[in-house]
Amino acid sequence: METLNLSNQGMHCAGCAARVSAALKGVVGAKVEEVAVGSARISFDPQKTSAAALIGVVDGIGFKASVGQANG
Ligand SMILES: [Cu+2]
Repeated sequence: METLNLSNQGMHCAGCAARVSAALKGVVGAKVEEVAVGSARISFDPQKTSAAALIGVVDGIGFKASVGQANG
């Protein structure tokens, strides 16, 4: 498993975090470790999915994800 830290622009509240979490949980091979307002940490099996795919899922529900820590 690999770990991906995402910084997610456009998240403002727990409802946003819940939407991001739900979307990422739908990705085969991904395990959501933590979702907070503005960031997410996901473990994933690189045989089944990729960082680019996970970023695409977050972007697909209306946020803007990029690799890195929220405060980094
Ligand atoms: Cu919100």
